[in-house]
Amino acid sequence: MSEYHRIVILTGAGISAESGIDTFRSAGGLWEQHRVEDVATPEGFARNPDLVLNFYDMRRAALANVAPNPAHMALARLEREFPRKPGRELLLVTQNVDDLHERGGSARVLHMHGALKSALCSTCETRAPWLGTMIDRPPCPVCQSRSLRPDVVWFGEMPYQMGRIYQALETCDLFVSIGTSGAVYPAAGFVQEARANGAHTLELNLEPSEGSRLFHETRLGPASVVVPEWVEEVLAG
Ligand code: BJW
Repeated sequence: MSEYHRIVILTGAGISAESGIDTFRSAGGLWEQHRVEDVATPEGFARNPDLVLNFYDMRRAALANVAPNPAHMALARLEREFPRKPGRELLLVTQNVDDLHERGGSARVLHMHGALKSALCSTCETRAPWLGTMIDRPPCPVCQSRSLRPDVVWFGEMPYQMGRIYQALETCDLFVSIGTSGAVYPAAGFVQEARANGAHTLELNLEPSEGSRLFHETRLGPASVVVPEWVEEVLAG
């Protein structure tokens, strides 16, 4: 394997599937259980806030029953060991709102679609760590208004830290996409952005994603197997 210096990794729901968190688009996944327009759009939230708050309260509570798997842990090891040689940088971007990367040991995770354990006040725009429920309309810790919402990015909203992500995609020499279907933009376009800037692009997925043909290389298999194997290769290279 060539030696890379600047790696950008994008993860999706597939990396947490073996930990027991449902993906969105697989058979029996979240979008078969709920209409996406109802639970993952600002319009759905305005129409039926109780439904949406309950959906996220349940998913936040369910985090207590899951644990990181070997794929999360391997990426944490990569974050620790890869930058030890001078000139090397790594950015881990996740679309996931769970906290399994952090619990697996990753210290610097960019959550582009937000986080379940964070609340956003619709009145004063404060973001605050949040472990409890929101269905009971708790007050905002700063302005006291009872207008908290989950700090997650719904369809039609701008994902977080896009400037930082595109900057890293412009200069990376390796882009790796793990366990994401490539169905949701702007994340689905990162591979083309990185490729246009000269990076090698690698997909790790259980099955080919919608955008598989856009990658130089695809390795198929469960994340808990293919991610640790790939990390081993990078660190040995
Ligand atoms: C395994 C595995 C195992 C399983 N091992 N792998 C028309 C064209 C283009 C774009 C648009 C369009 N119309 C509208 C848009 C924009 C829209 C969009 O993309 N819509 C699409 C439906 C087309 N996007 C937006 O609105 C975004 N904002 C935006 O675009 O702002 C404007 C902008 C402009 C310019 C620059 C920047 C911005 C916002 C998108 C927000 C998405 N939000 C959600 C919900 C977050 C909160 C929550 O969790 O509830 O994010 S939707 C949902 O999808 C969630 C996920 O992060 C996201 C991606 O899903 P993911 O992770 O890929 O999961 P799955 O289930 O799809 O796939 C799982 C994969 O795992 C599969 O491939 C399996 O094979 C694999 N797998 N087991 C390895 N063991």
